[in-house]
Order: sequence, then C-alpha cells, then structure tokens
Amino acid sequence: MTDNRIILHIDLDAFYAAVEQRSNPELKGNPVIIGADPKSGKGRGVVSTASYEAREFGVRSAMPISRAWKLCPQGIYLRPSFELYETVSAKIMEILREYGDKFEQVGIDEAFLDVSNKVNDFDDAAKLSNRIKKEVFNKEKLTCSVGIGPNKLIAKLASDYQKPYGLTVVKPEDVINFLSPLPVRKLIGVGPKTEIKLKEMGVKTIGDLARYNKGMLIKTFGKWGSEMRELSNGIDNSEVMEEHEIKSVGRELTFEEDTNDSELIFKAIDKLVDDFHYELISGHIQFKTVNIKIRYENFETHTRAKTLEFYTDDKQIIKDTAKQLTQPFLNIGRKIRLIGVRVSGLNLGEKQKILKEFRRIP
Ligand code: TTP
Ligand code: MG
Repeated sequence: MTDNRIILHIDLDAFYAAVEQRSNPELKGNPVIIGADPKSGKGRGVVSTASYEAREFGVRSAMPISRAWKLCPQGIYLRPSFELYETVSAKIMEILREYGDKFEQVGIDEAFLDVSNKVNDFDDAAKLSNRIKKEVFNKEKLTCSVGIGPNKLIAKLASDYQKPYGLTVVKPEDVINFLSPLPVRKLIGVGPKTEIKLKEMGVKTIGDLARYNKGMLIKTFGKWGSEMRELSNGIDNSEVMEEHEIKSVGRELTFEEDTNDSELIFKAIDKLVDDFHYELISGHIQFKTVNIKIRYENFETHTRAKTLEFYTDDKQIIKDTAKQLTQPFLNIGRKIRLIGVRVSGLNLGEKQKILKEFRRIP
C-alpha cells in the first residue's frame, strides 16, 4: 500500500558539531567547525559540518576548509571523532525506531519512519513528532528537525525546510505548492551535472520541472528524465525499508600537498584500503567492483571502475586493482589533489544489519 501513507523524516541538527558542543559546554553558542585541519588558512580538505553559529558566517558542509577559515577565522576548528558520533547515532536510532511501524536509517543522523498505522491523521503525526523531538532532546541533549509527508521524498524535503528544531507538515493537498518554488537541486538524484543541464533548458525550480514537456525530458535524460518528472510532481512510491542496503564502501583523502609521486599515491591507496577493509569483514560483505576517483590539482575529477568475475572480500585484490586503475593517471606531468577507493557491487552477508553510510573523510 503506498496510498494514504504518513511518513516522518528525522534529521539531527548540525550533528557532528552538536555532539561536540554537548561534550564541551565551552563550545556552546560558539561557531564550531568540524573537518580538516585549517592550518591557519593553508589547510586542505573540507568542512564536514558547522554549528548554526558558524553557518551565520557562511560556512557550509563540503566547503574547502581554507575558505571556511577566511569566512570565520574566529571559529573553533575540530577534527571529527567518528566513533563518538556513531555511538551517539546508535542511541538516537534506538529511540526513533520505537515510534514507527517501519524504520529506516539512511545516514548517520537521519531516519524515516512509517507511522501510517500509528496515527489517525497528519495533525496526530505532528503531535507524535513533537514527542519524538522532546524525547531525543531529553535523553540525548541534541535537537532534531522533523518533516512529515505522504511519502519519503516529501518528508525528507520537509525536515530540511525549517531547521534547527523544526517541524514541517506537508499534507497531500499541499504537496505541489510546497515543491514548486524549491530549486531542482533539492530533488533526490539531481546532482550538479543534471542541475547544469536543467538550467540550460530554463528549468530552475521543481515547479518548472513539473511543467516541462515530458518527451523532451526523456529525450535528454532517458529513463531518469521520466523519473525526475514523477518526483517533481511529488510522486514517490518507495517504501520505508527496514534493512537499508549500502551500495558501496570506501574512503577518499586529500593530500597534504598536490603530488605526482607514484609511490606516495600508491601508499595512500594502501592506507585507504586498510582503513575501510574491516567494514567488509565485520559486515560479512563481499564486492565485485573496485572504483577509484582521482582529482587533479585543477579539480578535474576522473573515476574508473573494474568489475571482477567473482565476489570477494580480499584486501590485496582491492589494492592491486585500485593501483592498476590509477596507473594511467600517473606520470603524465599533472599533480593529484585527491584519491578515493571504493568497492561496490556488494553481496551483503545474511547477518548484515542496517549499515552505516559511506563515511566521508574531511
Ligand atoms: P547533515 O544532516 O547533512 O548535516 P548536519 O546534521 O551537520 O546539519 P543539518 O542541521 O543541516 O542537518 O549531515 C550529517 C552529518 O554528516 C554532519 O554533521 C557531518 C556529516 N557530513 C559530512 O561529513 N560531509 C558532508 O558534506 C555532509 C553534508 C555531512
Ligand atoms: Mg543533520
């Protein structure tokens, strides 16, 4: 049944930064920036997240840390403590899962709940959401924002609509008005490339997309064109899934200095693989495809993948394949800024539980 559903999306506010502020009261009320070492503005790598106080200076997730430093030199800069965040996340997810008939964790700090059979209507769902917000705050001293909608797409956009500590209810009859003015980029799956293409076609808002000629969209984007068009009309039949499958596991890193030293690059590959391989073993996960990502000093980015003929969890195979895929990008007189290694085409073991998101290294 996908009709008449009531779905909640819960997302913690400034999660990493809020956990740090909770641990150290001196950080409360101050601009806190979690990410790479800023090194007085010379640091490389990116911002993981920023407290709402830091966002007032324009600091945002994924921004180069050097830019954050320019915008907010008085900020308090901290390296992330992933294990702490994961422990806190697990406690919060335990609270949340009790509230829904179906529960799906989608990232370290967000989850969907299907509450269709728990509440009578959207007003009732709003009351339930306030209870959730209060329980999370009372037990974990962290704030979250909740979005309520007739499907996952709308619920997720709604939780993002008023932050922090917000609650946004979008009833089925309000879906189109809610979506229309939002930028297309907000739609799941619309990344920078699709956004640019759509802009060239004069499509800026979700409303523009909903009105755009369907045939033209299919001609330009293929199947994705018609899917996008459905989403833009607020249609999303995907279920809240108890077991969330991850699609890939991996890591990436930005070098301290851009480099064309093959030995250094290969060492980095070894380190990245050593770093994530335990996730495969502990999660009983095998893979079939090895992916690499290379970013040159001018930010030009390339990806390559190789699919094996068998599933494996062998560490050496990841390292060897990643190096083989990287080789053509080396010794061509260009310096590399970032390298990433990932495995995909996963075969999840039976014991596989809800899986952690692809963890980003700042
Ligand atoms: P988000 O929920 O996207 O961000 P947030 O919780 O910090 O802030 P908001 O109030 O807007 O929800 O991501 C959750 C955590 O994931 C975030 O605290 C840090 C991490 N993260 C990164 O490491 N890199 C990123 O680019 C993003 C977006 C998040
Ligand atoms: Mg969040």
